Amino acid sequence: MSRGKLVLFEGLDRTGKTTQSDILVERLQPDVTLIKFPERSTEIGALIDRYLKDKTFELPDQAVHLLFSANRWEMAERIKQLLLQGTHVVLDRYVYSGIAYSAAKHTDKMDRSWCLQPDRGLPRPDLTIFLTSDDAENELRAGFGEERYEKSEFQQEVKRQFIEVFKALEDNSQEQNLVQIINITGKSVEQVANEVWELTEPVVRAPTDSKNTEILY
Ligand code: NYM
Ligand code: MG
Repeated sequence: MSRGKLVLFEGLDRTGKTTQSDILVERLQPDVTLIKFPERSTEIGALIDRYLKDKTFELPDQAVHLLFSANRWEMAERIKQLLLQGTHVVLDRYVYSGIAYSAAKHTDKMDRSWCLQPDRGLPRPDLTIFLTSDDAENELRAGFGEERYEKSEFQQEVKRQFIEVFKALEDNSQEQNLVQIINITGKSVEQVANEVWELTEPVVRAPTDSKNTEILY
């Protein structure tokens, strides 16, 4: 039996990640599980949820970064077990959001390499799809501004950080994780979903050694 594949959606806020991951999960039924980060139902997740919603709840940025990472480690064993039993796992955000949002706060003392460190050893995605849009289109979408980080200038810095992270992955020939970028500007949900499927189908079809869950870096 081939192991399941780990397919990740990344992007700025309000770029349709949740919509697209739901559609992909429908297409991959029945052997598929959706996991969204932050996973707000755990104790660490509850703290993260409060931090995102309550803009008066202050924590050091380093501590917040480590909470997001700890939240992934809480779920890591479950992700590994699902993959090994042949179930595909679709992720709505993961490590690269962790790096991009934190590094955007402090490009000096919390640079991208500092940010990656606590995530080292987590399961590596087989495919990462970065949903992006022209300019600040995401800021016009319903709900933008409700949570911490949903501010125009900050989003643009996060976007720059995402692009740098993916450039570094592309330059690393050891890297097995395939990164694909979809620009959603001017496209319907269905059009984007079809592009997602064209990218995902060959990855989920490719057989993989059942014992092999690659680790990150
Ligand atoms: N976020 C998410 C981080 O800052 N670091 C992380 O590691 C992850 C997984 O949480 N603005 C931020 C990005 C989002 C916020 O996520 C909530 P979502 O997908 O918008 O619910
Ligand atoms: Mg959001």
